[in-house]
Amino acid sequence: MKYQLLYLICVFIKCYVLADDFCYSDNSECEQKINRYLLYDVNPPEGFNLRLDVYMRLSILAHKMWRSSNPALNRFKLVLPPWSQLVHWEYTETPEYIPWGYYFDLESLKRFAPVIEMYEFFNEYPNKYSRVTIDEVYTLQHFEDMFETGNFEDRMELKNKCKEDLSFFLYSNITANKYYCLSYHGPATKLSQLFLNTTASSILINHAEVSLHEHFGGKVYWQARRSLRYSKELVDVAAKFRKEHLDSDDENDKTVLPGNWEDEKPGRRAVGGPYLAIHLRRRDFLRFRVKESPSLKSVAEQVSTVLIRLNFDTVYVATDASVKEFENLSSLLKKYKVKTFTPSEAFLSKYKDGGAAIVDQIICSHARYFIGTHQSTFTYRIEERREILGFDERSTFNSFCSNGGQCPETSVWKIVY
Ligand SMILES: Nc1nc2c(ncn2[C@@H]2O[C@H](COP(=O)(O)OP(=O)(O)OP(=O)(O)O)[C@@H](O)[C@H]2O)c(=O)[nH]1
Ligand SMILES: *[C@@H]1O[C@H](CO)[C@@H](O)[C@H](O)[C@H]1NC(C)=O
Ligand SMILES: *[C@@H]1O[C@H](CO)[C@@H](O)[C@H](O)[C@H]1NC(C)=O
Ligand SMILES: *[C@@H]1O[C@H](CO)[C@@H](O)[C@H](O)[C@H]1NC(C)=O
Repeated sequence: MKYQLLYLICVFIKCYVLADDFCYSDNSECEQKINRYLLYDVNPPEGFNLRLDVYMRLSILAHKMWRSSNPALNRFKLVLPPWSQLVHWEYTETPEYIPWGYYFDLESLKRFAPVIEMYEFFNEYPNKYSRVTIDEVYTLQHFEDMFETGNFEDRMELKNKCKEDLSFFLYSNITANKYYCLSYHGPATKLSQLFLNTTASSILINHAEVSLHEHFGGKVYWQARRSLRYSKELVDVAAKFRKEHLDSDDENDKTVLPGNWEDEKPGRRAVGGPYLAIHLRRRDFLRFRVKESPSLKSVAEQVSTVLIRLNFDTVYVATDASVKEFENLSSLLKKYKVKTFTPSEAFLSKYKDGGAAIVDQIICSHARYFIGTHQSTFTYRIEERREILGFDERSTFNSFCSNGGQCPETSVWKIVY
C-alpha cells in the first residue's frame, strides 16, 4: 500500500524529486524510471561543424553508458545544447534557441544514444519558480603542464579554481549547486568514471571540447556519424534544388540509403549527380591561412581543369565568401554553369545560417566529384557524408591547392563498419 502511494506521488510530482528516499532500496523497477541528465556546452567561439564533432564524442559516451549494465550509468540522457548565436552566424540581439530537430533527424540520433532536446529537459526536470538548478557542474580544462612535462597519459584531477567563469548556454534561468574544475586529458568516454562517484541527477560538462575521441575514425565513431542524419525538411530542400538545377536525384545517382542507418551496408556504389561540387572556405580562413588560401583566379583554374577532365559543364559552389567574391568567381567561370543555393527569406528566418550550411553540405555530398578546403571541419562533414553514401574515395578526398601550386595532403578517413 505504501508502495502504491509513493508510486502515485511519483507520477504526479516528478519521480526524481522522491528519488533519494525512494530508490536506495533494492527496488530495481523504480530505479529504472529515474533519469539522470548529462548536459554539455562547448567553448563559445567554436563553429557549427566542430560542435558536431564534440557532439559525436559525447554521444559515444552516452551510447556506451546506455548499454552498460551499471544502473548508475545506464539511466543517463544526453541533453542537446540548442544552437544559438554562433560566431559565424548572423548576430541576433536576443538569443534564439534553435532545437536540434530543425537540423537533424532526432529519431535517427536516438537509435544511437538516448538524447533529448533542451526544451524536453526543461519540461521533464523539476524547477522552482521557473528556475532549474543543476546538481553539479564540471568545467574541463587542459592540464597546464601537459606540454612542459610531455605527460599525455589519460588523467583527471579536480581543482579548486577554474581558469574561467561559467556560462550556461546564455540561459539566465539555470543555476547550479556545486561547481568543480576538472583538469582533464582523455576521451569523453572516461567521464563515466566521474559519474560513478556521484549520485547527482543532473551534471553539466562545460568546455566539453577538451575531452577527446576514444577511437577517432573507428567503428563506433562511424555509427555515431551515420546516426547523425539531417532533418527531412532540409534533405527535401536540397533534393528539390538538385532536381531542378543539377539534374540529380538519388535513384539515378545511386545514392539511395535505407530508412534506418542501422540497415546501411558497406560498399562503394554511388555515382553522384553530373556536376562538380566545391567547398570554398573564405572569411577567417583567408586571414589566418594566407599562404594556403588560393586566389579566386587559381580556384577558377583548378575548377576548370577538373570540369574538362570530367567532361561536365556544371559546378556547384558552397562557400562563405561575400557576394562580391562569389560574383568574381562566377565571372571567371563564365564558360560554365555556376550554381549555388540561395536561401529564401522564409527559409533563413526559420533555419538561419546553419540550415543553409546543411543544404550546401547535402548538395556537395551528392556530386560526382568534390573538392574541399584543407583543414575545414565543414569540408570534413561533407567527406564523411560521401563515405556513408558510398562514393569512390578518389572522388571525395581532394582539396584546393594554393596559388603557388602547393597541394595539401588531404587526410583520408575511410568509413569503417
Ligand atoms: N552556407 C554556407 N556556409 C558556410 C560555408 N562554409 C562556411 N560556412 C559558414 O561558416 C561557418 C563556419 O564554418 P564551420 O566549419 O562550421 O566552422 P568551424 O567549426 O570553426 O570549422 P572550420 O571550417 O574548420 O573553421 C559555418 O557554420 C557556416 O555557417 C559554405 O560553404 N556554405
Ligand atoms: C528558461 O528559459 C528558456 C529561454 O527563455 C525557456 O525556454 C525555458 O522554458 C525556461 N525554463 C524554465 C524552467 O522556465
Ligand atoms: C572517486 O572517489 C574516490 C574517493 O573519494 C577518489 O579517490 C577517486 O579519485 C574518484 N574518482 C574520480 C574519477 O573522480
Ligand atoms: C576580383 O578579381 C580580381 C582579379 O582577380 C581582383 O583584382 C579583385 O580584387 C577581385 N575582387 C574581389 C571583391 O574579390
